[in-house]
Amino acid sequence: MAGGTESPKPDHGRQLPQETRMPSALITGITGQDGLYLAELLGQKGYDVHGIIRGQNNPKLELVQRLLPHVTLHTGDLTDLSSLMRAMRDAQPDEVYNLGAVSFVAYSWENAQVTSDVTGLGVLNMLEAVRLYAGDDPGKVRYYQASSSEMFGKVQAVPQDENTLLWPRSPYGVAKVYGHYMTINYRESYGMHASSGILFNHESPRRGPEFVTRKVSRAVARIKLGLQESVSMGNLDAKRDWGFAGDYVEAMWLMLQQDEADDYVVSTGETHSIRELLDVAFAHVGIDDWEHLVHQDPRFMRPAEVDLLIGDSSKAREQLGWEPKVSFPELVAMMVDNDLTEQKLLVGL
Ligand code: NDP
Ligand code: GDR
Repeated sequence: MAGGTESPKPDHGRQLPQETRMPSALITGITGQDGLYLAELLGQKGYDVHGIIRGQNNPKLELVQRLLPHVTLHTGDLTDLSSLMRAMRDAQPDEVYNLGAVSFVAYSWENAQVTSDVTGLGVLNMLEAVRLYAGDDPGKVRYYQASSSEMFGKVQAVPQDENTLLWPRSPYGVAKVYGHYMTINYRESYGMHASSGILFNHESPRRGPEFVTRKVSRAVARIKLGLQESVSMGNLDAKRDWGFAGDYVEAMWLMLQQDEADDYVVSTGETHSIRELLDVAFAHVGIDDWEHLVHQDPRFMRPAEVDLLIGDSSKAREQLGWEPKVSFPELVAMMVDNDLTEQKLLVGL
């Protein structure tokens, strides 16, 4: 469903060849939280947007087709180089955003090899597909790698910036470090315009229900509506720097509009514990005394925890002109309100 050539000139931050065609972008992980927001953003900017979707009958296909009717989908998998090369050939993108990953940290201990294959080696496959497609013109395609604050793991500095030593604490974190350095290596070895965004946690009503913010917003909504009595949680003392996903995809795009590829931390610079998250979420529905509604359950504790994340995103703010717009209480309220509506609809209230 690529658009025609008569569309208005897109809001595009860099010079492309003087052709009439719109700039085009290929997104892996298009069915995920960030993929959906990024595809919407690029669509608004006038891009011809392409996405890679995996599986012969992906359960998210319907959602993607409904939310993103402007996107052309290609079948592929990060573990299958030939499928990525085929998608590159068919989409002919100016920009590639590699967002696909096994992204749930807790799951990565139980499935370390799959995580390494997809989240780690999948990056190598995507970089190779881009390199082979670009041929002797390495600047032909700009590449974004979804790196993560999980790479800081056992943190060696507070706050964390682009120069903080990496000490990953999970198979997921280790795989992300591999992808991060491979991206830098392709930039240095082949002159590719390959950038990494070291993004801190970012959330939204589209966040998967297994992640802590959505688990809390959904549980709070259900408890408020009388559909659930309590919720079982893991470590309430871990601290995270949480932002809004809609703000963070803007930073991804900005990175690819720079003359030089580089790596950038993207964060709010504020940190909150899971306990504070519970405080704000329950308070939003008028429940101040929540301790008896939350049980700590060893099943949700991790073999190794990342205790404290707080990012210093000065570089992104200064060089990209990026800043987060949605505050922590606004984000929590947005998620709880969405879950209240969703749960009411589900049970016919
Ligand atoms: P999600 O878990 O919501 O989405 C992950 C996406 O990856 C899904 O579209 C999934 O597709 C796809 N995927 C999984 N396995 C494969 C595979 N083998 N081949 C191709 N695609 C695959 O993640 P987010 O949107 O939250 O995150 C996007 C990226 O950013 C990820 O790489 C994540 O690790 C990274 N990141 C996220 C942060 C956050 O706070 N959200 C922070 C820092 C980094 P399917 O529907 O088929 O499962
Ligand atoms: P994270 O996100 O591991 O930071 O990775 P998650 O929301 O899963 O955990 C955040 C913190 O909350 C603690 N926690 C719980 N977590 C979950 N999921 N469920 C619980 O019941 C629970 N109780 C406490 C965790 O121990 C942890 O400290 C996310 C993912 O999006 C990654 O892909 C991304 O790279 C990083 O953010 C930045």
